[in-house]
Amino acid sequence: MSQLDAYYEVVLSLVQEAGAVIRDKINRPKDIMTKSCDIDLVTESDQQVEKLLIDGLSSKFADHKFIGEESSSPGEKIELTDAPTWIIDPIDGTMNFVHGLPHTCVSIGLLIDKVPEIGIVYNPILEQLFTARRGQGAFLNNSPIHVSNQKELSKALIMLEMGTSKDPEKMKIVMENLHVLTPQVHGLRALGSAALDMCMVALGGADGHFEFGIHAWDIAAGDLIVREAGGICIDPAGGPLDLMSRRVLCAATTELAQELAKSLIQYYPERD
Ligand code: 2AM
Ligand code: CA
Ligand code: CA
Ligand code: CA
Repeated sequence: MSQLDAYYEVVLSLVQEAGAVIRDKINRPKDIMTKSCDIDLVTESDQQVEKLLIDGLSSKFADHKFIGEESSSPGEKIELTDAPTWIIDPIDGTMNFVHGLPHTCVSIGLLIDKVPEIGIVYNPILEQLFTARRGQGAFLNNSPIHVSNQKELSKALIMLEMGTSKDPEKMKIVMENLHVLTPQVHGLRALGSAALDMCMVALGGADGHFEFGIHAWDIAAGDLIVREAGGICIDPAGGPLDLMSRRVLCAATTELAQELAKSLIQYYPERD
């Protein structure tokens, strides 16, 4: 068994445990706390799941590093090094989790030398396990998945998110992009989880996704899953994707990615 096989086996079993916590708690009363504003929520379960994953991985792999949403302080400078680093969003779609909307997931990616090697996104409510390892394809519940072959924006279904910020400038950009894109596409969808949006593109159920303001933990797993499913992940202005830039665009094809990039009103959030 290779070292990466061992990492994969351990993380997969921890992700199942994390999923069981989310499944158990989603329909129970929760302690809900706020972070940057009154729609930026966190629950005990977000913290519990992140601890479960970090404790479980660090006990097996003492030299690995972690970047996790709930263990990062707001505004903290997040540094990605060449060390094996697990990038963790314990619950992506916290707002959905709080309301009991079954579209929420654990998202975890492993980067070594800054190269994504493992990506796992698990929705334990709908039992959807998306997995990818570099060079080995992408899977939903162990069956191979592939992006659509859509090249035209006018026929595309695009996933986007409203985000959880009440910053007026950010809200204005969201509204402007809705205004600009609605007449140009087949449809726009916002389901409340950036990681699952990317998996929907990987699955071929949607053709593209973009978001401004996301963090590395929202997209580290989804990036590998989309690319291993044959899709494209780039910066929303058209250059290479930078996981730390707080910007992402993914699409089924290069043609669609470029067309979507050209149509978007760009926004450059402050970097971490
Ligand atoms: P979360 O549930 O882990 O907080 C909801 O709009 C989606 O955007 C979720 O995936 C949510 O992740 C993510 N998100 C959270 N904060 C955000 C922000 N400031 N900007 C953009 N997306 C954000
Ligand atoms: Ca959050
Ligand atoms: Ca998230
Ligand atoms: Ca989260």
